[in-house]
Amino acid sequence: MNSLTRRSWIRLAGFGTAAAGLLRSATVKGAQNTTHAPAMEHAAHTMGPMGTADLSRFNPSDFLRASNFSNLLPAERSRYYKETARPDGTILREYEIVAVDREIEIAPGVFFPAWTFNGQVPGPTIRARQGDRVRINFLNQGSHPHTMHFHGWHPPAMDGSLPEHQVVPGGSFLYEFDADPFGTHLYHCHAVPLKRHIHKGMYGAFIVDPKEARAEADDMVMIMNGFDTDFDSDNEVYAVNTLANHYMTHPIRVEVGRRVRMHVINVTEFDLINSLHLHGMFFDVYRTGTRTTIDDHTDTVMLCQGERAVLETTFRYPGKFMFHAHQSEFAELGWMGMFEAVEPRRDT
Ligand SMILES: [Cu+2]
Repeated sequence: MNSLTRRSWIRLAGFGTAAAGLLRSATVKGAQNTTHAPAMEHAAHTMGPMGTADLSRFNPSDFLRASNFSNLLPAERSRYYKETARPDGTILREYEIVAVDREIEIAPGVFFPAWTFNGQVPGPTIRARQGDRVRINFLNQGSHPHTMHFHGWHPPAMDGSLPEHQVVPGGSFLYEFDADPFGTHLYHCHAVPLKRHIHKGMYGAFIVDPKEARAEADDMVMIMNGFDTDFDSDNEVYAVNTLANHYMTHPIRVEVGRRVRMHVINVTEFDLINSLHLHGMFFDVYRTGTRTTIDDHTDTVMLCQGERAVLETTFRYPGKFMFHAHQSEFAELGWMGMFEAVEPRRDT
């Protein structure tokens, strides 16, 4: 055994069945007796004893509801994000985004040599209201040229896609545009080869809220991604928000009777489509989130790479509800999670 192939990872990680994903003890046993030499010199994945991932550097449970660096303490947050009210009632939102190479953990004990925005995959969620001015000071401290390419309206000079837009290592660029249209969008690096820069981790959510606020909801970002750990242009690990099976071991706590709004974005490289299926209930689909009319009412939504949707539902019953890619293979390779619905607190 000299590489972490797509198949061997299922076997070793103990995710061969849906139930096994829950059995952390089986996972530990499966991984302990095996060591792996990287298949290629830059394939830096390692298999340590499987237990829990180190959540101190990136915690998918915190990422889920964070935007504009809201997960940071105020003093630290102010280094990366600043709001200034403008006379017309909109807000100037200023960001500091830094491209940096960093090894990330994509399953307990499985590491991936990522290229990141601000050291995390996905990058920080950028969120504005329609009409707000977004200004991003982008610094490239990585080892390769990178850019930030935003979906949404902007002048061509802000597109981050052409050869003259590439920001070389040590360089910087100021992106500036008005947030439009409202919807669930994304940003990603647009340096070549594009598929490499995307699968290495250079993407994040760009959410534009409508001027007239949507109904109150428990709002969350779910980015469907995959990782090619042996660089054979095929993913070995799949997840929502990077860390395989994280929401199986750390279910997303929601309240019965309160609306849940999921901003689902597919950035999975190498596979044509990805999907999200929710057990025991149905949801409304707003394609791309750009309209207030419902496009579908279903329990499974399919998204091409780069496509996204807003899903809204309200939990009727307390208890655990599984969600996962309906491509069973993706689910078994880590793209699986759980909601845990609880009755709202009755005390005041
Ligand atoms: Cu890049």
